[in-house]
Amino acid sequence: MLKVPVEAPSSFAENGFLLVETVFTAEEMAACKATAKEQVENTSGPSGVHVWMCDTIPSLFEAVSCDARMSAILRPLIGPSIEFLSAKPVFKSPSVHFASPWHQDQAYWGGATKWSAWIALEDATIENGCLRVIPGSHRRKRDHASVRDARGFTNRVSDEDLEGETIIDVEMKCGDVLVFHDRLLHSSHPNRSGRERWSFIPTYRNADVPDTSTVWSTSKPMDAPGRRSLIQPR
Ligand SMILES: O=C(O)CCC(=O)C(=O)O
Repeated sequence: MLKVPVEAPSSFAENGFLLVETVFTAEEMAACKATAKEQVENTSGPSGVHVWMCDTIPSLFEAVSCDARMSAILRPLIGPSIEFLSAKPVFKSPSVHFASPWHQDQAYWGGATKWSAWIALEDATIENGCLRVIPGSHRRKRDHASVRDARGFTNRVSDEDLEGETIIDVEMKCGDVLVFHDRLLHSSHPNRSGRERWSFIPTYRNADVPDTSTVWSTSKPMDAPGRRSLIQPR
């Protein structure tokens, strides 16, 4: 059974993120990466973000998003009634030599707080484009500029606006999970590895809190009965 440290809620409240190591097995992550590649590689550009809403997501990815291990991590942070909203595989092809820009997800979503989980489908390193975060930045909403170019992410906070802030590079092993608040400032390094980098990011909200966001018209209870389980439930 996955052990979530008792200090997880206070650490999350302080930092706006929580890293939990060794949540999924290498076999589970390899199966997800292979399926994600089949499903989305040819439908997105070199820096691929492909969003599945909860009612159209392939069953394997719903199983990962709503797995009992994810529930065990999220309940202490969100509460007992969690709604699964949507999820996205994110890949950086070997030709993605640009960083993903700094942003808060809430600039895209509005409404009540959401929680996302960055699940490493393979090791994520500074070389292949791991996530970067600014601890504590979830406490304040930042202004975002609207920009359209090949890097995607149309709402951005510029590097100059972040001078003096503490930035952490979040290197992760395959199967690790980083949960983060939708106001946490984050970006990711360019991929200089010559290989692909794959992650998978489900998003959730507290079902007991009204949400004015218009991004989602569907949601599913995280603990719905009869859902497909993962390849190797622990
Ligand atoms: O995985 C990445 O490289 C960045 C993803 C991200 O920032 C996002 O989806 O909000």
